[in-house]
Amino acid sequence: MSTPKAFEKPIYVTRPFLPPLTEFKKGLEEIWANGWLTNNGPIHQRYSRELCRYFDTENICLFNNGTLALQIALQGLGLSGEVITTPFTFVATTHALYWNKIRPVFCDIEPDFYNLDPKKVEAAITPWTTAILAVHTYGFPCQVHALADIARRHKLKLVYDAAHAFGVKIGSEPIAHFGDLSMFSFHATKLYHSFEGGLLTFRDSSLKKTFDYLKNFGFENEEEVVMPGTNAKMNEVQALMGSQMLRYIDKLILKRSQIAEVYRKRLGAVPGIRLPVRVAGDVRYNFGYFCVEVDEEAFGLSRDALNEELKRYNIWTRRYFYPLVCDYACYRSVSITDPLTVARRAAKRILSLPIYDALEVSDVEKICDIVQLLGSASCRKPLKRTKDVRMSTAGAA
Ligand code: T4K
Repeated sequence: MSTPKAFEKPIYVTRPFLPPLTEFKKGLEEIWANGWLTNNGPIHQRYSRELCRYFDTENICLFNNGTLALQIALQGLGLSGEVITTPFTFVATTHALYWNKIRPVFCDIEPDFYNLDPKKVEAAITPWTTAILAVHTYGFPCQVHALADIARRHKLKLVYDAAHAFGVKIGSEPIAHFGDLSMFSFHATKLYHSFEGGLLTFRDSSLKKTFDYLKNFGFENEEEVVMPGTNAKMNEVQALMGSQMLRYIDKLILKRSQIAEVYRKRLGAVPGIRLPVRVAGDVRYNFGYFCVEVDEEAFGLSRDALNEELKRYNIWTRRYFYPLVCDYACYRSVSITDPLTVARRAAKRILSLPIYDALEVSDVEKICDIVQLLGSASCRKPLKRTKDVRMSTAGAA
């Protein structure tokens, strides 16, 4: 195989889909005509109804981002003490606990889908445990029935960080129907976005009022503030984007599924590259991420070395999720009893490859060629890094 040239333009781990500008401008004209920009405006109200239909529930609440949505969710549920959670996630999952003065109990994950291992969860329960905060990592559904059973037997709340899981279903059930509550992130880097945004879906309809108070300063009316809320409202431009994105979500998932198949076909036989495990037949997956594990010995390069080498080709893969949250300076003092063997191994090996609707199949083929080539020791050269043009430096990867 001849050495492929570097991509002229950077290939990022993701690029947001944007609806046609003419369509969005039309929506903006509506906002201009309304003169209503935020605070439960008409587009926000319409979008809420659309999401209720999408998720087949009346119990939803929109937010300006997923992190505040989760933080408010835990507050509204009245959680305290200890919550069992995963260290293999974006740091916002744990931050939401921190801001509620809840102690995270980091528990190991299972090796196929990187989600909380129910057996380990049960072993981590103490008299102080009030909830399980699980993440549907990369949109792979957790073992929802096993977790529900544990939560029921131990009288714990079951909360899902479903930041990655928009559009996922188990059978005919939207993923939002499992557990007491789910949080979806609509950040620009997600398959489905509203520039930034977040959504809570929940079982107990009486929570709606509390969440509405908490995201709007606690206002009951002009004269009454019933609780010390914050400002976490979604504005009209965000709601407009979210609403328009709903028209495209199925097409976006289909396009990504095709990209995933190309990766599978082309990388399946590369020694040392472990493809994501296929989800069960009854799961409708969203292909939000395509993460492979790199086995250094068999591949010839470590995951970190591959991540660096790819930059020479202008390919900006990411290490979602490395380091583990418990290894960040601000959480190192949290005591951990579980050795987190599976999570540590995953954090060391996982690499998120580019996947987004605008990625051409020929580009995916080329990425695969480059990965394959890098795996053969002969092509390694001293590293000359190009400039990382990430827009944000926050986070794990
Ligand atoms: N729970 C979980 C499990 C999560 O994964 C997240 C967020 C949350 C909770 C919190 O939800 P939010 O509060 O964010 O709604 C990104 C995102 O910022 C973050 O939302 C996401 N998880 C996390 C997994 O990834 P970074 O630091 O990797 O983002 P950034 O800015 O480096 O972007 C990655 C790549 O995406 C860039 O190299 C290029 C591309 N990009 C990015 C942006 C922002 C674009 O092409 N356009 C853009 O506008 O954290």
